[in-house]
Amino acid sequence: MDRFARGGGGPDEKVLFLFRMYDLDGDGVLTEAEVEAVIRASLHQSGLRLPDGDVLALTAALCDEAAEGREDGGGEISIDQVRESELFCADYN
Ligand SMILES: [Ca+2]
Repeated sequence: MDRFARGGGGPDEKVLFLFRMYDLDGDGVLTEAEVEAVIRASLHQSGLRLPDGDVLALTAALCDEAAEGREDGGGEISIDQVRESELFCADYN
C-alpha cells in the first residue's frame, strides 16, 4: 500500500489507485458491484458513513450517468469516466 501512497497522492492518483484496486477482474472497466466497492472505499477514506440505501443510490446514479454516453447502455464505467466524475473527486469534508 505504501508504494502507492507516495508521490503526491492527488485526487487523480487516488482515483487511479482505487480504480485498479477495485477493478476486481482487471478488465479495465468497473461493473456496478465494483463501483459500489469504490464508493464505499472513497467514503471510508473521507471518514464519511452513508446508509446502504445512499451508497446504492450513488452507485446507481454513477452507473446511469456512465450508461448515458454509451450505445450499448451498459452500466460499466471506464477509468476515463471515473476521472471525469465529480463524485469521485468531490471533497466530502
Ligand atoms: Ca472490472
